[in-house]
Amino acid sequence: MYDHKPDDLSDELEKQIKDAAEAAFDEEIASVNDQLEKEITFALVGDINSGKSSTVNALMDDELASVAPEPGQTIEVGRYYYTEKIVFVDTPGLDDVVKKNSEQTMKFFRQADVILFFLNAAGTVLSDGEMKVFRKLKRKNSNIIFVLNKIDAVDPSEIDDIAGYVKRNTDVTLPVIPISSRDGTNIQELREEILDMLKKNGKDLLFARHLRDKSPVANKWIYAAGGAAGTVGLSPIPGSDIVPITGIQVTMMVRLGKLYDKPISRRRAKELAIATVVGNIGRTTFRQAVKVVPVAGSITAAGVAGSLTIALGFAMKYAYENDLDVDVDTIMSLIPKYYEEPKVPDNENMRK
Ligand SMILES: Nc1nc2c(ncn2[C@@H]2O[C@H](COP(=O)(O)OP(=O)(O)O)[C@@H](O)[C@H]2O)c(=O)[nH]1
Ligand SMILES: [Mg+2]
Repeated sequence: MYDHKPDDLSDELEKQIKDAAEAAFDEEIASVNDQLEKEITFALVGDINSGKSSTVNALMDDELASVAPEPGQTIEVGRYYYTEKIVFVDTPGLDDVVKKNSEQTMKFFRQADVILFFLNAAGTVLSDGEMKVFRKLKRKNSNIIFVLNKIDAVDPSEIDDIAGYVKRNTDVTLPVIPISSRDGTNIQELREEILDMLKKNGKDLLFARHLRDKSPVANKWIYAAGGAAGTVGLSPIPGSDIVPITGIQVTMMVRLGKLYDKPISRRRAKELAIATVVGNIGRTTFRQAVKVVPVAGSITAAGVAGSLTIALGFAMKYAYENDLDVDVDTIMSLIPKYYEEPKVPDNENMRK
């Protein structure tokens, strides 16, 4: 077992870690709470029967919008509240976007966080009507994702060409995601594209919390934190990196807690930050890392920081998904399961 305050952790270093953990916690919790107050508006644009309703249902893994058995079922602009904070605004059809052109409709488009522009891969992709609406929307708001739906109904070898055609004829900077809302192909890719777009407005967590399967999002955040910790760990001054690494780890803990709707307390975050550094793996590896020459030491420390952050993230994720308490004992007992020895480059081994 580790112990909370081993002899090799100086009072000074412990204080630094605690202060860093508190600062990171306060900052992240404020930003997260701010984010959860906001609202997300999705605008669904596309021809009748392009699969808008089916796609929303597939995205949220839920029966939210009714799928029309017959063409022309969606008569007016429909607002589907997924939660009181997440709303999908369905448009009746492309013609109406152009003709009605009401101030109200245009306001929706201007303010939408994400415009999902549906194209039917099995139909006429980029018809005159679609081009007209695209140009109009693009001037108001460029948060557009092209959803190339119904790819189950086209020859697989043609999909890339169709997607390339859309990019070349619209705006190469906009994402084009080929999907099938019928068989679920690439729905996860669409979710991730949406999350990336929402991240710019600081709304990704708000959306991610409502996904049925949180695992892919959690993985992405954990690896991103691991990468960031690894980069910080490259600092040439041994030991100087523990404070920023603590910040990265605490930020990750706060976000994972909110994602799984089991927020972590300030005190728990602080305890875990300390335990990670002094725990069975952290203690020996960090100590070894700072003993060797600075260059080799920092390379090892970078690997340790990254691997340890990733192991911490996966340990927390495991605890959340299996309804275990996210306490120090549980997390410390799970970390070795996910920890991978960082690889030291050959030339560094030779120097030792
Ligand atoms: N083959 C195929 N059909 C689809 C797909 N998505 C939707 N559809 C069908 O297209 C029709 C219109 O779907 P709906 O979601 O109501 O379209 P909306 O009018 O844009 O909301 C329905 O019959 C769906 O079953 C898909 O990915 N592949
Ligand atoms: Mg519909």
